[in-house]
Amino acid sequence: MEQNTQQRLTRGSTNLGSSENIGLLQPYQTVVQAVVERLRSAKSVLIGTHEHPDGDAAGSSLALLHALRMQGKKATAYIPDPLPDFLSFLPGAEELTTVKPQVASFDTVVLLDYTQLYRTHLEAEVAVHPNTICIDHHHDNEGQTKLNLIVPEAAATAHILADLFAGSEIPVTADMATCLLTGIFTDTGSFMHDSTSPAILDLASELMGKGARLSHIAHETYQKKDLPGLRIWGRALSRVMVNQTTQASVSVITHQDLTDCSATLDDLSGVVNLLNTLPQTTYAMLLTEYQPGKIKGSLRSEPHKGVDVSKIAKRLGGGGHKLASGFEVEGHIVERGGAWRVVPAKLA
Ligand SMILES: [Mn+2]
Repeated sequence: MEQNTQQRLTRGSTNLGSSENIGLLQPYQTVVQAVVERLRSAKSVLIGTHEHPDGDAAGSSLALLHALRMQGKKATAYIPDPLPDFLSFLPGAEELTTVKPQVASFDTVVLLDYTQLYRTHLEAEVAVHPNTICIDHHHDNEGQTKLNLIVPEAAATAHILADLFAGSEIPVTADMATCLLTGIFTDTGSFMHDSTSPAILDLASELMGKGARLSHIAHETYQKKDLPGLRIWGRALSRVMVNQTTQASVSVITHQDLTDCSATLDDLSGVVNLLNTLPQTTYAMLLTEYQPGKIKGSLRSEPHKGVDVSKIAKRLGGGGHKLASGFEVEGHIVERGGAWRVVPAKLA
């Protein structure tokens, strides 16, 4: 223990990045202490996150799962939808379960990165559980659990966890470092989004020092496409249009497109970022009918465009960040008279 403290002090005093990182949670010390205490006394922990889990949801869940198990606790990580193939390289990925657990049998529930409670598929169970914790970086998370650690300044939920581990002397193994760096890497758009601060690069460097391989993470998450992936990207890119009223670049993928290309929603991850590269547009939107009658919308913008896409997402029942948000609506995507529209499910 003594040695740990000393290492931490040394690190803090010689590495500006680390002290900045620890500073991330400074304004949240009261709730941080409560969360650390709760986790310390927990014997069995259920970790939950959002539907259609992404790199941050899965990476954060696994990093926390590894940390809790290392401390001899019983821990289960539940994901409401299967893990996308491109995240199967995460150490411990096979531990993530899509089988809904008996929530009441855990003494503590930690929900990560989820923005809105319904997206965890645990809404009813969490409402009646006595010990629930939220750890999230989405500014519009309404904080409906017992302990809410919501840090909008963080680049990813994995960023908050990394600082929480550092601050409570939980050692970060190479596997945990890989999981955390994957969350940070994917949520910062490969260190290209506005959230890429000097502090986050310092933290990334620290995680690499603990054994995370950035090139491997980059390869697995972004540089690997299979045939269904390339085909579905082709369809989305071939349909890109600029809305004359909003100056938004928009594209659509129908359920038939996914079937034709043998592709899934996960294969489209990243398309909306490419749509957002079109100059003179205000924001980018990709609409995907991922199941008949269910449409997922992804929104992106850039700082200089001056559009807060989380407001658009909120109007449509979703949420997220100013520059990256999403929503879900019911309906079908159809082509009528040369134009793409969303029509109510029963009218298609
Ligand atoms: Mn996130």
